[in-house]
Amino acid sequence: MAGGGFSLPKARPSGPPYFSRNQIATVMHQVAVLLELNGANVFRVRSYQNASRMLGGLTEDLGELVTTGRLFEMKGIGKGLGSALTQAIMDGKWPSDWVELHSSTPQGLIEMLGIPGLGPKRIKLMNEELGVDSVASLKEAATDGLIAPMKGFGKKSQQRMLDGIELLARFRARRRLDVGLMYGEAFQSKISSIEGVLKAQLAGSARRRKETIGDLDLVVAVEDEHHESVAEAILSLPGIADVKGAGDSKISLILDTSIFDGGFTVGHIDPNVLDAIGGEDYEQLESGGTIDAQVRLVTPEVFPFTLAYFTGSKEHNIAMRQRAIDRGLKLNEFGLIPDAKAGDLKGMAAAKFSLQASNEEEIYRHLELDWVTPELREDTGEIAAAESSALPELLTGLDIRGALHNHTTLSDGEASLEEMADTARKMGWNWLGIADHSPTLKIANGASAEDLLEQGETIRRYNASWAEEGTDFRLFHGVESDILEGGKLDHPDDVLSQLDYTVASVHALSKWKARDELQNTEELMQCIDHPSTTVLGHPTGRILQGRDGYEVDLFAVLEHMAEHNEEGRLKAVELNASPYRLDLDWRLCKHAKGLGVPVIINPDAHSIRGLADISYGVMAARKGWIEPHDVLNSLGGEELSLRLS
Ligand code: DGT
Ligand code: CA
Ligand code: CA
Ligand code: ZN
Repeated sequence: MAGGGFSLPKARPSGPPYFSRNQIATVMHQVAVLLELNGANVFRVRSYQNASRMLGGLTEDLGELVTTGRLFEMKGIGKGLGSALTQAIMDGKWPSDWVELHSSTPQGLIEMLGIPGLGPKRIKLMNEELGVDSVASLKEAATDGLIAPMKGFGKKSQQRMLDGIELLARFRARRRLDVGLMYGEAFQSKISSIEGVLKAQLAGSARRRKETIGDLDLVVAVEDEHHESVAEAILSLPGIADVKGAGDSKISLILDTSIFDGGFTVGHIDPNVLDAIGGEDYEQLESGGTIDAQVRLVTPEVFPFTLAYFTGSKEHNIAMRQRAIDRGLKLNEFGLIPDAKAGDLKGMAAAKFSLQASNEEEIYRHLELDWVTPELREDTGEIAAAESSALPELLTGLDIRGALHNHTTLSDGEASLEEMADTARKMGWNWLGIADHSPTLKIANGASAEDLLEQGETIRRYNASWAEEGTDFRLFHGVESDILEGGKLDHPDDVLSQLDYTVASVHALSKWKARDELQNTEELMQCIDHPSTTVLGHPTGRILQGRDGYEVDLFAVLEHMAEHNEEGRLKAVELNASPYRLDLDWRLCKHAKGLGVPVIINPDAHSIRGLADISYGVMAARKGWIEPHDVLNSLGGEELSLRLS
């Protein structure tokens, strides 16, 4: 993270206003934090905080705010702050004391701000009393137990800091797919609209839809005569926190959230997940986040080769290169070059002799392969399949007709049953399953048996009226039951048997993580044996960038589920589509498919917006070789109803 996400953005070339409202608000917030780190007077700190909030919430043009004098009329903006802001907005220059504050505050202290739950006040205290001045020295102090004895700290907060440090390290190393794609798509669209750019495309792990992204890779096609001007235009795009290097054909950058025109917000996160990703500090952590990006500029003739190369994966590339070698060809990011012609020439000099390809399909065809969709390029059998025209016909969003695991206001959802159903219909789905939490999960407001059965009555009423008016839409009534001691479910059998289905999920993670793999596997199997269990929900409990799942032998669990299915009892495994989970992992999808265990992709929606998470589940399923007939989501309402009975 550049300066822990603490940098003063560069003025945009076309001002005034030289900065966006978002940028000004972010900088004011940063100044407040830096002041606090430096032990400034609390009123001064607060005035910056208030101004940040106020400016961030405005909708009017910043330039106008200054020229009409309205800025100075705003409550809490005095002469000093007003003229500092005027200078920034109208001249594109940050006030010198802000610049000084940024450069004089030790980098290590700023870095520590990224630790969830740790604010400037306590950082300053630990700095003064223990000389802690970086994340590394804090970790050392906490490990040695020096934090706990400090006044107002204690053992609990010491442990929280250690957990937070671990979280920060993971968070900085990679970003989740949804976040990476958001940055990547924003960046791609900004580059695409630069004059002279013929094509800009996201490559790398983002294009392959990996669950987390290390850095973004973009490939840009541009004619030689526009190369320089395009490179310059890219470097002056908004959202660039830092330039790490700008060579002839490669630009390395750090992007921050000012790349998002409408600002960066996180939607509703279910409390179970929130806890694992930094608690209430999470939003702040994300909005101060960054991602690295590498841009490659190439001519249009080379573009398909460069795109294919930087899409990877490395393992897929190696297998492809070997295939080329077997045919007397050399495959690299510049072309597919016959050995006989290129001789000892390298790079672009050799590329002159490349076979032509106007797109990726033609590269694959030169190697006698069908085109492999990027999600499958992991060297897990896709090349053999492409050789014999046996690539899977992967699932798409259009195949999805419903999903089974969703919440309403009966437990911890934000939307009512009616709103959820309405949204599902608008999405073109034919059915929707409602599975609210069971009583044991108090943090998620688990519903009582009585309330659950009443929800069932309501659902039957709706279904009857849709059937009567000939609408092809229905609700299925289920529950998301906690898996209790001994693999038991969280409702009496006579309640469960009145439902259409049960999603059984583990939520008491700490207990499951304290036990060994054998015991966990055993209990999951016991739970699956319960006649009411239909779906195994988020099978490992992992939270991406948050926590690992509990230890479990999922191969054995899937095999156990396969036996049930063979004997005609439906036991489906969930692919939880929340981008925080993507659990079942795509690597295991192929295994489930091979065993004949149906997969159900579930958004685990806690709001109407949450239903849209289904798209991340589809991405992961595709990556796991899943075809429409492998998932329950592709069934029509009547078909599913039969499968559930
Ligand atoms: P990431 O960024 O860690 O999420 O994963 P990728 O796959 O985006 O990896 P990255 O950014 O290091 O490189 C992008 C692609 O470039 C990678 O998928 C394949 C290609 N590539 C990079 N290094 C090598 C290499 O040493 N050999 C080969 N054959 N390909 C490479
Ligand atoms: Ca990458
Ligand atoms: Ca890269
Ligand atoms: Zn749920």
